[in-house]
Order: sequence, then structure tokens, then C-alpha cells
Amino acid sequence: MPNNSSNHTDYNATHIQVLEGLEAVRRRPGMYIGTTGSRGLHHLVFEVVDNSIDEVLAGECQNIKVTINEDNSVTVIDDGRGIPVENHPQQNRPAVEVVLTTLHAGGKFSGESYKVAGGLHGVGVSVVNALSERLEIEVSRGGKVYFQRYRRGEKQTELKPVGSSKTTGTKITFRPDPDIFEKVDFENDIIIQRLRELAFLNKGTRIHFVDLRSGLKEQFRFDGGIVQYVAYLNQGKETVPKKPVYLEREINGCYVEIALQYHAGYNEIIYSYANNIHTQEGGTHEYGLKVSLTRLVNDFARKLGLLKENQGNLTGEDIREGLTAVLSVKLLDPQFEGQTKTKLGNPEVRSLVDTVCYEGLEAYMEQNPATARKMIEKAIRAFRAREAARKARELTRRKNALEFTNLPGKLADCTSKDPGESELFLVEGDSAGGSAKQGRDRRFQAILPLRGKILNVEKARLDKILANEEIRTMITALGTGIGNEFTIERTRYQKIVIMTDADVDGSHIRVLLLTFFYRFMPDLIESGFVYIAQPPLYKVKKGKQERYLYREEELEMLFETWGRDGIQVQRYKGLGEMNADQLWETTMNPETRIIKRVELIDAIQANAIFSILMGDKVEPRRRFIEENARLVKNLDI
Ligand code: 0RA
Repeated sequence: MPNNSSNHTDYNATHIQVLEGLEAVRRRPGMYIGTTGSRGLHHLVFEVVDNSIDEVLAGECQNIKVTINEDNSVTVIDDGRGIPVENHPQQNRPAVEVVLTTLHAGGKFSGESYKVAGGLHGVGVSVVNALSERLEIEVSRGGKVYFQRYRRGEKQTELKPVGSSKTTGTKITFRPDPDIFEKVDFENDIIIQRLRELAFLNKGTRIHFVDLRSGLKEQFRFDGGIVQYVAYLNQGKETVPKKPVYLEREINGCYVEIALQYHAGYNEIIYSYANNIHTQEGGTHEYGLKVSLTRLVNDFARKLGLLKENQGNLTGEDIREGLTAVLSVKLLDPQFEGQTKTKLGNPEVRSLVDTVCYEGLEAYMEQNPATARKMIEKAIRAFRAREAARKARELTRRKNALEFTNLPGKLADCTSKDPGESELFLVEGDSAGGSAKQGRDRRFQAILPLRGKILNVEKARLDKILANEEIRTMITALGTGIGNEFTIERTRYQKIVIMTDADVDGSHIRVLLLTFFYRFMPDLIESGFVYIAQPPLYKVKKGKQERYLYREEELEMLFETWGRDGIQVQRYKGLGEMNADQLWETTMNPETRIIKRVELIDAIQANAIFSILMGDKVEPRRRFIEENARLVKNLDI
């Protein structure tokens, strides 16, 4: 944490510049706070808190407390230096009064310390004052407590000492003006979220929140700062490394912090900040991070021999797959650009962040070679999957272009063209496929047989599988396209039912198909379009009575109620053992069947299992299959 307290001695009333009055703010509030809706309302709180955070950045404040009072007024207390109370030399009135009644007089002195300036906030507490029906300020400074009250930006009392104090700090209570704002009810979620973020970004700062309307209380203090932020974002996920990498350096007055960690998933999260403002549009700092990360991972991959000379570089996208990173820079004169003024423009910051990231991460990787290897291998897997998806896309596209008939011959399509009622059964094996074709209701049920052997998960990689005829046929049958071009609206079926045998091969095919959907068509799963058929395990007969059993326990229960005498039990090993009528009755008829909708969690689990089954090492795979034979088999039950 930078501490600039050594050079704040002349940081007093004389520095406060006087610009203009507050009527303009009340006339055109949107100009200053964006909207007079909920966003603008909450902006008032953040404006005051940001001023306290400026004291934190100056190394002068450790505690902030935000209270929503019962009347929807808000109190912000900090233990900073306190707004100066001495007379302002040109204006001959207390500096605090100047701060509260003059635009841009919040003490944004150049070259003194890091400030939240120019971005979303930084319009000054005077704007809050102008837009508040009532504002009260209490300053503890120089052994005394001072008090003053305002109404709609106009002072009601002179600044007066009202007591003594051994500490310093500022307490501001304001009630937003109902004449200005559409609604004056604060939402504690919005406030809590920002306070948590500020606590992460300013390590060691204690931030209290109290909502006196509901009694809700929160307290944030993260001594680990953005390391804890990344851990928070990755909570519940499997990660590499276990603890996020943390890099911190101050170069030429610019303080840079980076925390990063990979998780087992695929999405990329990079949150970047400049002077505590979330730079949603990125900017030079974020660019510097991305560029250096790409360069370093490639350099290191070559050094370790994980990328051969004749192989091309990993792309930034590959390297950032599954990455969670927080980047925070603090600098004296941040320039915010872009549509929403949330893009950092300072050109010098790019190479500073690049240096901090490259040198820091290089040292980290040298000290932690096993972790480095895992991180790089993840990028290489991403690279392969991306390549495979591209090839599969090209293949299906080319195929469609060449063949006049769009739909594959193996598909027995349904007559309905309404995706809402159409079902596609992906059936393991040609013989079961044949029964399913005979047994189905062809009006709305389509059948695509997939040959089991070709899809043996243990023998083929996902990229090979994508080149596989059957899988490409499936992609064409679905009609959605794949990867970036995937369009859920084009799906020809809103129920896609995986129908496989209840044995190990069947479970492997399910794992493969689920992994495939998860990686290349996740929307299909999120939309709830993917299902698993549940064929029965047994058929039992006693005299003329017949029943199908779908779970192992049901057999036990049956023996208990029916006894064992004269009972014939037929165990189904595969779908192929059922004739067309039986298959229809037990597994396909919407009136009588059981099908399980695939949840995202099932797919994530399948994907994890797939990775192990697919792993290069034979031993862990064998061990996994042995230990998890039941799990693999019951993955979707
Ligand atoms: C101007 C100058 C100084 C501090 C502040 C403003 C200040 C403003 C706010 C708003 C909320 N809490 C605040 N705390 C401080 C510098 C004071 C000095 O040099 O002692």
C-alpha cells in the first residue's frame, strides 16, 4: 500500500480551488451523476465513500463505516485527516465549507497522492450536498469536533466547534432530495457490492456496513487484498495454483498489483481497476497484462519443451481460458476515456504493467515449475480444443456446401418442423437404433444411431472425436452450428435425448456426449434441452402381471412385497435386448417414460471425468475407473 503521508504537510486550505456554484447541479443533475434514477442515487453514496477512500490512498485512513438510516439518509464515517476547517485564504471561510459548496473543490490537488478522479466518481462531495434535502457534516480535527448543516446545498448554520476529540476524521450524513430523485430508497445489495470491492482493492481497510432499516450488518476487511478477491471469485472451483499468484510493484509512482489463478472451467475473468474505479472498458493497463501474459507463457512453454519449434504460438485466448485475474493500478493522474469513461488512457501504464507481470510471473514460474507446467498445459489443451472446433466447423460447413441434401442419411427425422415439440434420440448402436426407429412416434421423434465403438472415449481425444463422422452428423442434424457460430435459435429439436445402454460403454458414451455439449454447445444444456433416457434395468413377471424396474432397489422392494416364488426376472443389459414395442413403452413414450434433464453440474462432472479418462497417463486412468466404476456408471442417475 503506498503511503504518501510524508509529503502532505502543505496539503491544506490553500490548495482548494474555487470553481462554480451549485445551482447548476440542481438544474441539471444528470450532467453530474448520470441519472436521477437508482444509479444516480447510489452514486451519491459512492461519491462520499470515494472521498474517504482517497484518505486511505493517502495512507491516512483505516476505517470507514456506512450506515443507511431508517429515514433513508446515509451516514459515512471515516478516520482520515478530516476535511480542513481552517479559513480558506481567498474566500475567508472554512475550507470545509468551500469543499461542500464549490464544484471540484474536493481537494484534488495534483501531485500529492493517488485520487479517485475523473472517472465515474470524483465529481466532489459538493454535488452530493447540492442534491441532498439535508446534509450534516462533523469534522474531528486539531483536537476539536466541528459541525455544520446544509439544506439543498445552502448552509443553515455556521461551522462551529461542538466538542473535543483526540482523533481525526469526517462524518457526513445526507438525505437525497426527493424533488430530484425518482426514488430515494437505497438498495443495500448495490452498496454492499461496492464496499466489498473497495475492501478487496484496499487491503487492510476495515469497512463496516449497517442497514438500520433491516438490521443487516456486514464487515469487510481483507488483509490479503486482491489475492482474496481472486479467491472469492474462484470459490468452490478447483484451481491452479492453490493460492492465487500475487505480484506487486511500484514503478515511477505507479503502483501495480496483479492477482491471478486458473480454475478448471473455461471462462475468462479479468477485472481491472485504476484508482479503485472498475475500468470496464479496459485500457492500457489491461492491455499490458494480456500482452505480457501471452508472451511469457509462450516463452516459458518453449523453454520447457511443451511447445516445439515447429509449432505456432498459443494465442492470448488459449492462455486466458479459465483465468481469473484482478489488476489494480494506482497512479497520480489517471486519464479515463471511452464511451462510459471507464477505459484507462495513460500510455505509460501499458509497459509498466507489462514489466510487473512478465518479470513477476517469470520469477514465480521458475520457483514453481510444477505449477507453471500445469498452467501451460491448460493453455495447450485450450489450443487443441479450439483447433479441433475450428476443423469440425469447417468440415460440417464444407459438407453442407457440397452435399445438396442437408440432413444426414442415417438420421430418421420426424415429420414435425416445430423444434418445440421435436425430439432427437441419440441412440447407442445400430441395433437399438433400428428398434427405436420402429418403435418411435415419427410425427415428433427423430432417431440418430451412433456407433458405440467409434465413440470409445478411452481411445480417442476430443479433437479426433470432432473429426468423427458420427459426431459431425449429429452437429448437422441439430442445425445449430458449433463453437462461436452456435445459435440456439436454429436448433431443430428442443429435446435431445441421449439413449445408451446401462453398462460401462454406455456410460462412456454419455460422458463423451455430455462433455461435447458442455464444451461446444453449453447453451444447449443451459437452456435445458439435453436429456438422458432411463431405460429399465429389469422386467419382472408373475403370472400375468408384468412390471419394468428402473432402479436396483426396486427389485429388493418387489421381493419384499411379492415374495420370490414364481417370479421371472429379466435383466436388460442393453437397449438391443428390447423389441421396438418394449423400447417405446419403457423409454420413449412421453406418457410412460422417465427422462432426466441434464443440469449444468452433470455436464461439468462429466467433463471432469472425461479429462481423467482422456488423460495421457494410463495409471491414474486405470485407478480412476476402478475406484469410480460406480460413479461413472451412475453419472446420470
Ligand atoms: C481536502 C483536503 C484534505 C482532506 C479532505 C479534503 C477530506 C475529504 C473527505 C471527504 C470525506 N472524508 C474526507 N476526508 C478528508 C487533506 C487534509 C490535510 O491535509 O490534513
